[in-house]
Amino acid sequence: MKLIIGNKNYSSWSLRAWLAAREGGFTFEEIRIPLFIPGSRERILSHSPSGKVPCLIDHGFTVWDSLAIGEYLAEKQPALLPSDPGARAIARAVTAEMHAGFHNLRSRMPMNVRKDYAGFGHSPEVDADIARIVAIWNDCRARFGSEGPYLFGSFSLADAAFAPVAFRFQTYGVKPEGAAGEYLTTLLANPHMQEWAAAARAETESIAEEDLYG
Ligand SMILES: N[C@@H](CCC(=O)N[C@@H](CS)C(=O)NCC(=O)O)C(=O)O
Repeated sequence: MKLIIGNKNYSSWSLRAWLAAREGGFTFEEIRIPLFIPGSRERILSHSPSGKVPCLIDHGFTVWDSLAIGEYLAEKQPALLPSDPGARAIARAVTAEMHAGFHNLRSRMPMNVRKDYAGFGHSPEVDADIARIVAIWNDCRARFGSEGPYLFGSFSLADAAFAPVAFRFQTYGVKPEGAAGEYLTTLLANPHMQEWAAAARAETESIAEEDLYG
C-alpha cells in the first residue's frame, strides 16, 4: 500500500487517512508531496485523479478522498468502526458532518501544527462550530465511549475525522471542559498523533496563505 499525503503541518485531510491507516495496523509506504509549490500539482495528479491528497494506492488500485479511504480501510480492518450497528451509524454521521461542514472553523483556524495562535481565529460563527464539535464529543463519549478513551471506546474513523480539530484546538488555544476536554487530551497524546506532530514540526516548507496570524 502507498498513501500519498501533503505537508504534515498543514494537510488535515492527509492526517485523517494516515491516522486511520496507522491505527488500523496497516503497513504502507508514505509519499509526501509538499503542497502549493512548483510541480506539486503535477506530482499529485500522477497518483490521484482528483488532484488532491490523500490518495491510497493498494496493489495498483487507487482510492481518493479521505472519507472513501477510511471506509476502504475499515472494510479490511473492521475494528476501525464500532461493531454495534447503531454506534456505527452515528460514527459515520459525525464523520460525515465533519467531512462536509465546519467551514468557518476550517477557514479561520486552519490546521497548523507547529504554530501557537492561542486566542486567534474566533468569530461568532467559528465559536458556533466549536460548540457543535464539543457537543458531538460530549455526546459520543457519554453514549458510546464506556469501553475506552475514544469517541466510541476504541479508536475509530470518527476519531481520525476529528484528529485535525485536536491540532487546531491546540494551536488556537481552544480548551473544552469536561469529557470533551479529556477526549482532546487523549487524541493529542495518541502516539501516532505525536509522531505526526513531530514530523510536522520538522518540515521546512511554509504555505503563507495558511499562516494566517503571523
Ligand atoms: N474531500 C477531500 C479533500 C482533499 C483536499 O482538499 N486536499 C488538499 C490538501 S489538505 C489538497 O490536496 N490540496 C491540493 C490542491 O488543491 O492542489 C478529502 O477528504 O480527501
